[in-house]
Amino acid sequence: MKTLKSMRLHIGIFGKTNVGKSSFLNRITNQEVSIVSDIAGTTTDVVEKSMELLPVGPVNFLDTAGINDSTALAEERIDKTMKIINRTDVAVIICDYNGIDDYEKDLIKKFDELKIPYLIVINKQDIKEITPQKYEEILKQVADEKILKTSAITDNEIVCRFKEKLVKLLPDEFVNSPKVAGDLIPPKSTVILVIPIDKEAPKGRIILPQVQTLRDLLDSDCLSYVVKESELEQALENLKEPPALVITDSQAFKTVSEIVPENVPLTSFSILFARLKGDLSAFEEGAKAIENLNDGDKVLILESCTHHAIEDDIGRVKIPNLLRKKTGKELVIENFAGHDFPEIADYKLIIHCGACMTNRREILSRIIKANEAGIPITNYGIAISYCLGILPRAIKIFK
Ligand SMILES: Nc1nc2c(ncn2[C@@H]2O[C@H](COP(=O)(O)OP(=O)(O)OP(=O)(O)O)[C@@H](O)[C@H]2O)c(=O)[nH]1
Ligand code: SF4
Ligand SMILES: [Mg+2]
Repeated sequence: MKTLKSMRLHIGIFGKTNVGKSSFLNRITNQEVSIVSDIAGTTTDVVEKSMELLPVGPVNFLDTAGINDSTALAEERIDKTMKIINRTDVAVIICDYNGIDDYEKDLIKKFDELKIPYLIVINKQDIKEITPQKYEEILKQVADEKILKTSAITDNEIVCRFKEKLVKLLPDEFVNSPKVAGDLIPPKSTVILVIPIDKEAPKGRIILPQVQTLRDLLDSDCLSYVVKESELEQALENLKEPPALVITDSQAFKTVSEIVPENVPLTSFSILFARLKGDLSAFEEGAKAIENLNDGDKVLILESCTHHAIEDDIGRVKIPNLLRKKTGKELVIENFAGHDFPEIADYKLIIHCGACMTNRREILSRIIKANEAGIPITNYGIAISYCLGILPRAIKIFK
């Protein structure tokens, strides 16, 4: 709730009176935010509701007053909603089994002009299904993937189905936050980066997530101090004041956490990237399922790309070993790689890769699909931290 309203994604809900705009909002937020009634024109002023729509992020819904007067001129009709349109990042146009007419078409035209992404929700499908002819009429305006047929009253999967469609429409700058760590601390802060140079470190270079973090801190006017864990104590002594943040490779977390005073925020590169390429809260929640794994339970290691498995491969060797050690159970651990989404019903847990070769949008879609199927999902960085017992301290700075 600390996110400023201006930083939230504004989702405007539009449509004629009585089509179920307020009912839709209430179902998505799972609250009686807006008054619902069968009297047309129930919502007279815009109703706003801020919430955390996981894993999408902080959003602000705008439930608008429906317009009934189909005789009014197009400009007049649009004028009434224009104030809300101007605040809308993503629009939801709701209609019912009667489909769309000039009113919705004018809205679509306006959204296209203003480059506002939108979704058409065909509501009240429990009362009457929209006819193929009327559906065709909508298809002339928008692609199939932007249409959601539902019932705000009886569709139990409405929230997941809406989020799945929404993630595909979200503006890029909202989905792919450009910040790795620079938003966690004020500009000019001192940050220590701990990069172990062991036999796993690539010869003569520093791996991409570490380089990206360093670049991000430079962009944020921070002062970065890069050391191995063996020089960390001396680095802390050299500083006049404690650093604002210490970021370490998760393999060295235990050693580093013993050196860094408890009052200095500490996290790992993999946690920063779990946030950048996924959703920390969803992954943290998913990791809790590790505790409940039993003999014979199936765990899916889901990777976004097919890469050559190396000897000590993280998804095939390291994480399976950590999981077995942590749980002490005989787990059945399977791997799946690629952009397709596999059948997941049999699994008790999904552990997603760090997603360095894909974007956050794909990972958010996968989180939603897993949620829909009721399967916990976490990722490499969070699962490793959880197994090593370092998760609570590593995510404290994000709380
Ligand atoms: N059966 C059924 N009834 C619905 C559905 N959605 C909404 N309703 C009913 O339709 C009526 C109007 O719903 P509202 O949510 O108030 O509609 P609105 O679009 O917000 O209406 P205004 O605020 O007047 O513009 C209410 O009686 C709802 O219970 C649905 O999917 N199925
Ligand atoms: S972490 Fe990167 S390289 Fe590894 S499977 Fe995922 S996308 Fe591919
Ligand atoms: Mg209403």
